[in-house]
Amino acid sequence: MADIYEEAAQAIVTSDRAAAEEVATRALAQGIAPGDIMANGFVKGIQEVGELFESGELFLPELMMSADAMAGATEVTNAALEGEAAAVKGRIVLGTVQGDVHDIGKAIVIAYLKANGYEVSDLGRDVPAASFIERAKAENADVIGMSALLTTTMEEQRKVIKTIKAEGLSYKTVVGGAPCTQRWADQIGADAYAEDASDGVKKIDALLGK
Ligand code: B1M
Repeated sequence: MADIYEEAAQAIVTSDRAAAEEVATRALAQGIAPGDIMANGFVKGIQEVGELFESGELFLPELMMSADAMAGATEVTNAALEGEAAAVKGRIVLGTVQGDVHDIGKAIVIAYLKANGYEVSDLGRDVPAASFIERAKAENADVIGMSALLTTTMEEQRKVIKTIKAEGLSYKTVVGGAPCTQRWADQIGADAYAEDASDGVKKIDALLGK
């Protein structure tokens, strides 16, 4: 098992999309759960890429190619999660906040939520605060989820929450993304912080009493 996890991580570190898709397909065929190959393999790889980028050992073009390999792996594992859902537990609108284009984690969270019985509207990335609210109203959503991967874009989450409170709206809010913490969620008045996709499902279940 450890070998296939290592292969998955290496496919991301070496920016090899074809290898990433092949390892993901093979892992699923071996009966490894989509979340396990993702968390123990591919995510480890993209984290290593992030560290290499930060330390200047790897540059933006390679980071982008690794992100593409990660997107390939995510498509394969997310497809395996489809169709697992039973009755609809609630409606969620979820997007990556304005100024931020990181959307790999968001795609995983959405796949988990759908697999666990939620209807999810994917707002995409670089989403202005007003669009979260507009879509939540249009979809009659229960929860607004906001992903932010940059310390500079986290403030956008606060903006959405402020608007919800100012307008007296009752949407529950969940924040996530690498720089977010429970402390940050408390500071901006979010109803929950989710560390990863399965925690997202748990927190939303708890908020909606499911
Ligand atoms: Co960028 N980037 N990036 N990047 N990138 C980070 C975030 C960084 C930490 C890398 C580093 O320096 N170590 C750094 C941010 C530093 C900071 O803010 N302090 C950084 C930077 C600097 C940048 C640029 C500014 C680089 C540049 O242009 N010079 C630029 C910014 C562009 C922009 O957004 N305006 C940039 C660009 C990119 C790419 C486009 C090349 C690419 C993104 C491609 C894409 O997403 N389509 C990219 C990538 C891949 C990364 C790293 C390496 C990996 C992110 C990722 O996909 N992680 C990242 C380093 C890192 O995070 N370690 C980095 C895997 C993913 C599964 O995890 O997204 O955390 P994550 O999602 C998790 C949880 O957080 C949680 O569940 C998910 C699944 O388990 N979660 C939620 C996330 N959202 C949630 C929402 C919820 C619930 C849970 O709501 C309900």
